Amino acid sequence: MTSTVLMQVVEGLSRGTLKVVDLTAPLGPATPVIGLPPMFAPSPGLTMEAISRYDAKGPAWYWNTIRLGEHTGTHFDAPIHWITGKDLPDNACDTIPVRRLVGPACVIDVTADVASNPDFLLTPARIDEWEAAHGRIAAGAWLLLRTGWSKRTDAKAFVNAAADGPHSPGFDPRASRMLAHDRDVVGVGVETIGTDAGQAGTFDPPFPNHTIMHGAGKFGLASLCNLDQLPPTGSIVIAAPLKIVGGSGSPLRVIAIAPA
Ligand code: 23J
Ligand code: MN
Repeated sequence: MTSTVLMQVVEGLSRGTLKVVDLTAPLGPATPVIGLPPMFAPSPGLTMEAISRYDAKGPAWYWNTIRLGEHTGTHFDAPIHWITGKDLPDNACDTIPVRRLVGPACVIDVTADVASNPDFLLTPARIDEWEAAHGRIAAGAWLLLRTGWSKRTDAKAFVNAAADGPHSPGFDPRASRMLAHDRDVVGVGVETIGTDAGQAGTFDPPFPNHTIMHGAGKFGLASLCNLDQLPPTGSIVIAAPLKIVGGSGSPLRVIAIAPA
């Protein structure tokens, strides 16, 4: 059996009416990691060490050993990451059905708001406004929050830490509840270091987006880039974490197929 729709995708890509967009940031030793308050264990950034490089340790081959926290750089958050999702079925990197890793994207652009307020939070009213223009967010869609934050290529500006902790945009808890429960998104993706706002450790509950999304079996994508290359609707996101046994998350390559 031939699938017309898949052949149309192949044709669209080769004719240039469709494009593949890389939503992934480079992953290296300079990739910033989340800074939690000092009473909590820190997540190590990436370190890389050559096993061999066409030398005595391996004359014809080059390869490295890497060590990193699961939640480093562009990465996936599985429901088991949070205590609210710890007993859900199929909640870890190796057990999530692959069907859930491919879905349509809804991109909400709040770049202008974030430019004047780094602590900007997406509200239900703002989602209503977006839906009035673009239609209802479909069940199973990725909600991608376009903030422009990925343009902060300097690690210090990306983390944006002050004496009272980091300052970066995120979700009002009421927006997280609306997206998880009323819209049934597959998850949310952000350009920032985590799916909660920088100040979310002080919110009620702390880290509400993690609490709400993972408690509802939803996923997270952090440190995305190139969201400005996606239309508000009409693109498809493929976000497949490594199949880490019992893994809470994983660095991954996030790819979108979008109209060119
Ligand atoms: C642990 C605690 C708080 C947060 C996070 C992890 C993340 O953002 C993450 O990468 O999942 S806010
Ligand atoms: Mn994470």
